[in-house]
Amino acid sequence: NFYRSYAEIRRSLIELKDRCNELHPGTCSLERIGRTFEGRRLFVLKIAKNKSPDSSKKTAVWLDAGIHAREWVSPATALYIADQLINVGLPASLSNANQSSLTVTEAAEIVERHEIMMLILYNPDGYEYSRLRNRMWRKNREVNGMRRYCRGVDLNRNYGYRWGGGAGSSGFPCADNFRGPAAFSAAETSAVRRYLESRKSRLLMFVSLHSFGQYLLIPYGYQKNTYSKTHHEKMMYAATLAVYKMFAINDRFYALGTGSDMLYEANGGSDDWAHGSLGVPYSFTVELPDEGDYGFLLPGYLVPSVGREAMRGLGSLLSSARRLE
Ligand code: 0X9
Ligand code: ZN
Repeated sequence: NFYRSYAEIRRSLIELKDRCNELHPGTCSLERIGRTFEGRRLFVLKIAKNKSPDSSKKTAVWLDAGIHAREWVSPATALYIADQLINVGLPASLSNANQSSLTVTEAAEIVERHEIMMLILYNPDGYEYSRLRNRMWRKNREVNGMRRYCRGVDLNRNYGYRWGGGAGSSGFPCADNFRGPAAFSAAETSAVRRYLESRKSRLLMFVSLHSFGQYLLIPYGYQKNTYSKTHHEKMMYAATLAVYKMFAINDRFYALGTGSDMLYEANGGSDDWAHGSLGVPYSFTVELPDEGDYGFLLPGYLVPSVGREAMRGLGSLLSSARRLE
């Protein structure tokens, strides 16, 4: 069973955290960063093997998954990555790993060089609603004022960079891309904002996992032909290399470019905010498989193969970012 419930994911996170600290005491923690509208806890799994490395260098990585309820492969992939980082990356030291398989090297190198913060299930209210009531639910489950029959805010339209400014988000509570009454109005996004703002000076990379379509997207998503002034070429370079490395795993190709150029203009997205407001140098949104055959209904048995290529992609993005900074 590759698609787990909120309760099962929470269990897995506790097990992973305990396993991690068995292997390397004090390396992992499970932080409660806030609660959802319906009161579920939001957990960030933190893996930090090398305490306070060179503080002049940014080494922290943020990864979130499951911001959109129906994109089930996203949290499943994030959990696969967390499992690999801990069960494969931690036991192998970097020198052992070098003689071993590619995936072992990848995982070992990531935990060796980076502090990793993972919000594996961003939108558990929506996720449970998608599992139990309406498979195609996208937003969170908050009640929108008077519009009691149209619940939910699209959390990826609720971020503060160019919030509500132009195309791709709606002011109508019944819309699937409803941006909410104000930037960071949602309990979930405001918890993440608080968490990231106090850690922004350490953040090298921001990654958000979605599905579907097989895209590796960079800022800016709010408007076409709009690019990072400082890191456009660097992000394009890192993404290009990562896409080829990922193709080598399962022959699946990810198209790359900005969210607006590749898909559509949409303001209030997390990737734009991470780069444009927080100043995280490398910011990516990943649209995991497939290209539309199954769409959101990707069969669970494909999760490990998606996990392997996502792991490879993350490793490649990080190694590029390290070299480019
Ligand atoms: O529309 C989205 O939020 C993302 N696609 S999805 O089909 N998973 O909903 C793409 C977001 C790209 N980034 C920005 N527009 N900022
Ligand atoms: Zn999405």
